[in-house]
Amino acid sequence: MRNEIPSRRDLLKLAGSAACAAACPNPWPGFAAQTLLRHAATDSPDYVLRIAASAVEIADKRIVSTITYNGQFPGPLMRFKEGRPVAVEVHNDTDTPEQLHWHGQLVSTDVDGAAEEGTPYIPAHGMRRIEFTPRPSGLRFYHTHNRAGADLYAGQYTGQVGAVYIEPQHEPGDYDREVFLVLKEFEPNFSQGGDMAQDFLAPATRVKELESAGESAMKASLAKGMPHGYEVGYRYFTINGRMLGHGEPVKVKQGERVMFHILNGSATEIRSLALPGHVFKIVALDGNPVPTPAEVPALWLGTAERVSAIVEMNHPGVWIMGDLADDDRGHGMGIVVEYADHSGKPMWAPPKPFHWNYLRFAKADVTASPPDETFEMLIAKDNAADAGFNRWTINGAAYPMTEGIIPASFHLKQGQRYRIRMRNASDDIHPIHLHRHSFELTRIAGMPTAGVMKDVVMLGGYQEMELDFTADNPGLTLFHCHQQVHMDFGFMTLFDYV
Ligand SMILES: [Cu+2]
Repeated sequence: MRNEIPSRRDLLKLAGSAACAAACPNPWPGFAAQTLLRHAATDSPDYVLRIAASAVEIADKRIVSTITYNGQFPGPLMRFKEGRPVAVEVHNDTDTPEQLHWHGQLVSTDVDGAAEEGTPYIPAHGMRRIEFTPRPSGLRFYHTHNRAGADLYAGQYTGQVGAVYIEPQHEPGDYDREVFLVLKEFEPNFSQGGDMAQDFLAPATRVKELESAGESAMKASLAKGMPHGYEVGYRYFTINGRMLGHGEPVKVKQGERVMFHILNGSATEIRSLALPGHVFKIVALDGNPVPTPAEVPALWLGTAERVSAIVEMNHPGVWIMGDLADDDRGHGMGIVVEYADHSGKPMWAPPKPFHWNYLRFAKADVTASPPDETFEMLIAKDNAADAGFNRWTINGAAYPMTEGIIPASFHLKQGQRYRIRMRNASDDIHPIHLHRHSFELTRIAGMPTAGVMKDVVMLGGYQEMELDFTADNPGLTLFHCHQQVHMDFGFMTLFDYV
């Protein structure tokens, strides 16, 4: 029965067994059971992925045409065990060479899936077998790392997104079931409206100097008769590939503790999520356990961010778990949560006004240890400068769009600890991502902090932030904004080890 969500215990029993391929339970409400191809022999791949154009039915009789993994959206959930080597075969049935990025994992440049680091492409109509040791544990994901540029049928505008769960050596397991949710929009289009101001981040302190630099650059550009640079909007919004009301509900029982593993698989959007009458106890950000788990009434996730949160099911009814933006929720960004023995029309109610603050999950009263070296990065927007697209620069340089590897801008010595001090001279929020390393948040909008480990973080408009990381994974290392239309137009840089 597809409607029966298995308990976590059942899942663990079945996971990895030979029966799993045929009878593995479906922890993903809203779409058909996964095709898991697992084999015991070491020379057989643990998973096989096939990149191909396919149709995805996001609502009854509403079908979008995109590129997926294994003909489904999201791609199959891959479960790995921390430290146990795996092999994955990736077949590319498209005409375009592809990159598959293992987001949030501490892998080598040969595996990571970024052409800028030298990872070989998965050839068009070819195959690449990838072997690596999954780490660290927690919620990771995989997605294409191709540049899309002006092509809205490429890169992460497509359906090439799937979740990875790396089981830790010791799982605390203080919940009854787990549910994976992938948030994703379909049918993108370009618009040239102004930027939508978003003020959900705390602390809200803006830096005057950055603000006047950004505002005067924008004013000068508009005075020259330039339009606003292109932004991307979407027609359809989905969770686990189904629009609100068109997927299978998350079925729960009163008193259960449900672990939600939530992934923002969007190419460009920041997402929010609330469940009326319930709170989320956040236990991990980007898969990494937080020093101070805390309860929040709503979640905010920048592009590529993940949240793992436990919800106690103590408010029976039929509810909409959905985006706070009425328009986006109205166009599908939500999923129904249905208690046993309850039926009727799903209800929505907005949470009280709430600001998202990474600081609340930090270690109390601890300051981060000083770095060996600090890198300064000034981020700026050159409005509509590149054929109508905004060009993004780090310290005045836009990452070139040439093929092949370019010289790195920042140099690392193995074992040293580095601090990246980012100053954002634009009013956009940027989900900043570092490849192949985890970083620690050490200062947000002037407030010192420690202990929160992430691989993507939202840098607020006209704000400053500091991230520390240890150079412990040699090789070229890409750093970029995860917003596709920002990274594709300059917002990237490379670190190398010397
Ligand atoms: Cu950005």
